[in-house]
This record gives sequence, C-alpha cells and structure tokens, in this order.
Amino acid sequence: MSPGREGGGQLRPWRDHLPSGSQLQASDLVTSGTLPRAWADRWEADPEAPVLMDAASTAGPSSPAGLAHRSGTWWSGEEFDVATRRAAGRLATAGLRSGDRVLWSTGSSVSSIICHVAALRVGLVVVPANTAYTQPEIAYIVSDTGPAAVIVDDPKRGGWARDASDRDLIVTGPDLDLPDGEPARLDAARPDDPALICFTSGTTGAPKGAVLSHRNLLAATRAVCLAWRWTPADRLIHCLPVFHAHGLCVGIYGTLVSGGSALLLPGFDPDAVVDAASTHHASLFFGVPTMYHRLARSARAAEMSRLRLCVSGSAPLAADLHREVSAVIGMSVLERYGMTETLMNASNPYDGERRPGSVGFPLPGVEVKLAGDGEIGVRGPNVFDGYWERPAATADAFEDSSDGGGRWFRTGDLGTIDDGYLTIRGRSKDLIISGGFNVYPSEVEEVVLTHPGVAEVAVTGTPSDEWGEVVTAWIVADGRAPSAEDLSAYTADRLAAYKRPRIVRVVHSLPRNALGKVLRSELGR
Ligand code: MCA
Ligand code: AMP
Repeated sequence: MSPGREGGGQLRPWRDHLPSGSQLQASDLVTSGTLPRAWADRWEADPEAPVLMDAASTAGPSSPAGLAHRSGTWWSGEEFDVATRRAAGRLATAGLRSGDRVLWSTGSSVSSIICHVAALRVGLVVVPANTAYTQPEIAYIVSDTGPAAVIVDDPKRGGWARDASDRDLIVTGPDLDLPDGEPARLDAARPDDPALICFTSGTTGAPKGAVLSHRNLLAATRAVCLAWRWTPADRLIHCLPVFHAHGLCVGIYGTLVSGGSALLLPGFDPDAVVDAASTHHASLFFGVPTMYHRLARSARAAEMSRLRLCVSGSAPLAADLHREVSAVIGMSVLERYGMTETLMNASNPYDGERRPGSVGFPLPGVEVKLAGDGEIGVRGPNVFDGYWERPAATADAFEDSSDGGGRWFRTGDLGTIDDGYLTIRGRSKDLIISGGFNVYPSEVEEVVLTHPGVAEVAVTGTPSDEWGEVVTAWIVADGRAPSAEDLSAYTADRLAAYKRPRIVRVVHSLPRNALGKVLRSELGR
C-alpha cells in the first residue's frame, strides 16, 4: 500500500512544511545524533542566550549541583551547561552508569529539568512518571523498569519507590543532594541508545514502557522546530506537565534544540499565561484542548494575540472550539497529532491553511498511511523500537511491510484523508482522553470492581466540552451501588485523580458478546 493513498486521497507531502527552497533530507533531522550533542552545540554557539526560567511567583525547589536557587532569573546556555555537568557528575559519582534507569517524577522547574538533562548526558534512561500517581501506580513502574535511582519532589513517592524496589535505590529530590564528582564521559550516548521509557498502554492491555531512543527524540524535535519555524528568538510559555511527551519532548526539548527560551509555569491558569506572555515578550504557547476551552472563556484571551504561534495537541480539538478560540485569541490555532510511541506525527502547516478538526499532514521525515479499516500507520525516525521487555506487545504493535521502507507502527487511531489533510475520526483502541491525560478503561475497571457494592463494571468516556471526555463507570450493583463521590474516595489510594470516575450509571446488566467480553461501545455515552 502506498503511504497515505487510501481513505479518500493522498496526504500532502511533509516537504510542504518546510520553507520554500529547503533541500532538507530526512537524514538531516538526526545529524548530531543525540539530543545532548545537539544541545551542547547550542550552548557553545551562544553561551549567553537565555534558556529557561522558573516563573518568578513560583519558587521551585533549590537548584541542583550547588548553584544558588534562581527563581525569577534566566539561566543562560553556559550556566545551564555548567549546572548539568555538575549534576551529571553527582549522578555518576553516586554509581549510576549508562543504561541505568532513573525514575523521574517532578513538577515543572528548572531544577528538575537540570536533573533530567544531566541524566541524559550521562547516558541514563529516564522514566518519567506523573506526579499524581498513587502508590500502586508508582510501584508498578518501579517493578517493571528496575530503576537504580529516583528523582522525586515528593519524598512520599521516594518511599513508595524504595518499598517497591528489590535493589538499593538512590532516592533524591531535584536539588540532587549527592556528593560532587566528575562523570566518566559526557554526551557519549549513541543515537540508537535508549533515552526515555514512557508509560502508556498502547492499543491494548496493561501500561507498558515505550522505549524512545536518542535518534527518535532528536528526529521528532527537529521536525517540529522546522515545521513551526522555531528559532533562538522564540520564547515559550510552558505550563504543561514535564512528565509527558507533550511538555517534555515538544516543550522542553524543542526549546533546547531550537536555541530559544522557555518560561516554566507550575500549571495552567489563563491569567498567569496571559501575564507571562506579556511580561516576558513570549512568542509561543502549547496546550491541550482543555486549556484552549478555558482560554476561550477568559476575559483576557485577546491578549494572546501578541504571540506568534499557539499549538494544540494530545487530544482532539473540536472544530467548533478551534474556531471559537481562534476568533478570541486573534490567530488560527495550529493543531498537531502525536503519540508517546511516535512523538509528533502530523501537523497543520505554519504557512497555509490550518484546518479546524484536522491534524494536517505528516511532519518532516514521517510517513503516514491509512490501512483498509482506516487505522493510521506511522513510520519514520521518530517511531520507537518497542515496549520495554514486552516482545509480544511490540510485535503486535507493528505491521510488516515489503516495500523496503520498514515496518509500520499501528496507532489504534482511525482517520480519513480529505483534500491532503488527515482527520482523526475515532480510535480502535480502548482509550479515554480527559484533559489530555490518557485513561485506560481496564485499569479503572479493575480497581472499581473491588468495591463491595459493585458486581460488574465497564468504564467509558463521556463527551465533555471542557475535558474532551470524562470517565464514566457503568455499574451492575451488588446491594447498594456506590455514588461517584463514594467511588472517588474508594479509588483515591489506587488511581490518580484524573482516572477516577466522575459519573456513575447503574444498569441491570452490561452488553456482552458471545465470549462474554463487555461491549463498551454499546453502552451509551
Ligand atoms: C486534573 N484533574 C483532571 C485532569 N486534570 N481530571 C480529569 N482529567 C484531567 N486531565 C482533576 C484534578 O485532580 C481535580 O480533581 C479536578 O480535576 C479539577 O482540577 P483543575 O484544577 O480544574 O484541573 P487542573 O489542575 O487545572 O488541570 C487541568 C489541565 C491538566 C491543566 C488541563 O489536566 C493538564 O495539565 N493536562 C495536560 C495533560 C498532558 O500534558 N498531556 C500530554 C500527554 P479533584 O477535584 O478531585 O482534586 S502526551 C500525549 O498525549 C501525546 C504525545 C501528544 O500528542 O501530546
Ligand atoms: P499518548 O498515548 O498519551 O501519547 O496519547 C496519544 C493519543 O492521543 C493518540 O493516539 C491520539 O488518540 C490522541 N491524540 C493526540 N493528539 C491528537 C489530536 N490532535 N487529535 C486527536 N487525537 C489526538
């Protein structure tokens, strides 16, 4: 099958994202080979350039590697290089070696990013984890990846990790309070070495770690930098969590690779975003649709028009919301489509029509095709090699190809091609996306089922203007059925808040197929 040829036409080629006259080849995306080398090139080229800053009002944790706490001051490239070298020295002196896993679960702060960058410079494999995870969620990741160290800003999480680990775990905060020392070698990771293990459920089953190599990360980062014309003059208002690919691989890596700068806000608040954009002469904002929904209702949304570019991703941006928010902020929001396993796949163009309801066409270096049933397939230097220690799940996730271009990753998303643009029409995978966070029905069902008032349960997503979807539990009661509040309290120790059911519907029975499997799609919404 030819890339992008089914489902009603052919996608525009990725070259259409480049400025006219560009001769870029896909292989150019991965020159420098690894992120640390690409970053080091930037810091060397312009050591004085501002890189990152914690928003002044939000005193982050103290900085690692002996540098004074610097909230409200820009870190230059040179300072960032020095701080990450020192932090790398501490990690290496603590006994961490290339290939060791480090669980990293922190809020957004320069200190935390210094730890992250230092770990990659040593060749460690970073395992990001949501700071909302409960004890069993952390324990699962620790037992699955066997980290040698954890960097957490909540000591309670460090204790949970220690309890779940069968080795002598190094536990530290983002201040990296460890003895100083020289790392053996810096920036020596090779392009195919793993850099991140990001937990996701893929199309089916239990959470598993998607292993992303340095090559994947560099290719995906360079692609968006090129497509969105990201330059050293840009300044990003960054308010996404740093433990997911959107905030980390697009927001932070993009800033460091482009040579631009980013102001780190601890979370999303429309007024704080508008204030920061104005005070710091920002040019970029990246958000999930829930943030755009809230921005559209902010009295100050028009002040966003001072930015050069606003990007939406991680969940569908409804066409109506796209039009509404674009009208109030005075610029057409650019929607793009990504996935943990593949990072960024497709984007609306920087120059040219940004079509509401569509995710545009493949980013530089990426090939996208539709299978006969409409499932979107992706291949390219951005696509991961497989799930951590799960060969069967990895084999299932890919489809072989005989055209010599390599195997296709099966996304579990369904799409159509309309006039050169890709539109996501649904998912073949069981996945709920609430406010940009993924919720896997089976994970929630497993916990809810242990409630004494629940005989059977199925979990689905109910459409919500603000959240995209909210989690609904369909329950067959055993005695008195629990309310949504009861379930929220009951699941609080085992499910992060965004996974807990917000709506409970009590039914007499659940629709099942001949094999007894629940047909979630036949439940109402
Ligand atoms: C917070 N809550 C949520 C969510 N976030 N509930 C459901 N879904 C959520 N996403 C809970 C809170 O714990 C709280 O619960 C209640 O909702 C109200 O919280 P509120 O203060 O309104 O929420 P918030 O703290 O303002 O958070 C909303 C948010 C946040 C800013 C939209 O959810 C967020 O940062 N989302 C971004 C997710 C993201 O980065 N995804 C990227 C995945 P209680 O009342 O019980 O305390 S990477 C990816 O998907 C791919 C690669 C891609 O394409 O990008
Ligand atoms: P994750 O596993 O967190 O990386 O989530 C990836 C999933 O988010 C994709 O497979 C899509 O289902 C969804 N997604 C990301 N961006 C978009 C978008 N712009 N439109 C629709 N769905 C999206």
